[in-house]
Amino acid sequence: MKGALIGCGFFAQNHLHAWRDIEGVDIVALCDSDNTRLQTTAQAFDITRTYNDAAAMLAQGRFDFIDIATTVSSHRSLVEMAAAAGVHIICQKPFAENMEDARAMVAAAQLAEKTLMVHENFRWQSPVQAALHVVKSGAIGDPFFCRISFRSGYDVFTGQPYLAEGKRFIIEDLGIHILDIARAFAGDVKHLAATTKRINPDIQGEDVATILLQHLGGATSVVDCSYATKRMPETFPQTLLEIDCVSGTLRLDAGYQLTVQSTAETRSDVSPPLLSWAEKPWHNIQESVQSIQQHFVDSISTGTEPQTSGADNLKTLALVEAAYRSASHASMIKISDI
Ligand code: NAD
Ligand code: 89V
Repeated sequence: MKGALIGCGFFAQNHLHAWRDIEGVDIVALCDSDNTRLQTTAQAFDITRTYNDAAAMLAQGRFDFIDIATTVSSHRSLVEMAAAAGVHIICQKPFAENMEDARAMVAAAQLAEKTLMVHENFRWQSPVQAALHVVKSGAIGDPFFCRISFRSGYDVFTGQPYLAEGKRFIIEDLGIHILDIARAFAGDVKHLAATTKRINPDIQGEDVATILLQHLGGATSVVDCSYATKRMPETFPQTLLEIDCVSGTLRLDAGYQLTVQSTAETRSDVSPPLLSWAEKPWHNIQESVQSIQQHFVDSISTGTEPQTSGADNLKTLALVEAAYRSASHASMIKISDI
């Protein structure tokens, strides 16, 4: 399968390392409007076809899929262009800035009959997968309470300066992953309520969010996120879990320690592997990039809908919208109203 990538910035380097290690995939073309980034990346990954303009790259084609690794404001136009060119699409999160753009992208891919997947990779982290495996096996019964927690004081602004500039920050950038994990454990959501705060005076958006979810299946979740939590040891970028089920309980604690208690207790170290190109502490995220990109390829090969398809991601994105609406109106939001 031949692919082309748009956006050669901070995170795309991980995509390109992962593509290189996925059997049967070859990235044949790169695009970035910033020529320095484009040429540096092309050289590092030995890719000869380079473009400053995505339309020009799509017009020349000769690839099966597009990997969109740009920031959110460009997603709709790039996805619509790629769908019109008749290629499969994997697009970074946040998928869209609003539901209208997200729905339009899903419709464009459906019309083109092409796979559209959102690069929603946190549920693909191997520690999260290990916990999901326990719950989905039914060994401790159905969940009735989940706490999905991401609290850190790590400086994300040096690598991703745009995160300090937007009116929205932690829910749109990070909470979106944690809300998606809540959906993976307890299913879709009926109602939600949220509070937000900004602690860091040097950024525009909120850096703390606490979100209460009532799931359609009856479970309750608390999703709590913070980039203002200065604690030791620093746990970035670990998502910690407490999942209470009818016949037992599961915890994923700091240091990737998984404890499952039912009639007996089992403890295991579910640390992610350090891939040859990865670097701590990002290795947890980097490994999930490889896993989700493999899932994209497998979904196309088998003709099945990816877990985090564009259509599926509408439901995660609705939680993001609802959380901002709830925090600004101090009210509980019905997800079907989004
Ligand atoms: P970045 O700003 O470092 O890189 C984006 C690149 O895209 C830039 O080089 C820019 O010139 C280029 N670009 C933008 N619009 C373009 C267009 N229309 N045509 C061609 N090139 C264009 O951003 P980043 O930090 O790499 O983030 C990219 C995306 O990845 C964001 O949506 C971010 O939320 C996401 N991200 C995801 C994860 C994850 O774990 N899933 C982690 C970090 C970032
Ligand atoms: O995963 C992400 O989307 C990143 C970060 C971990 C920094 O929030 O932007």
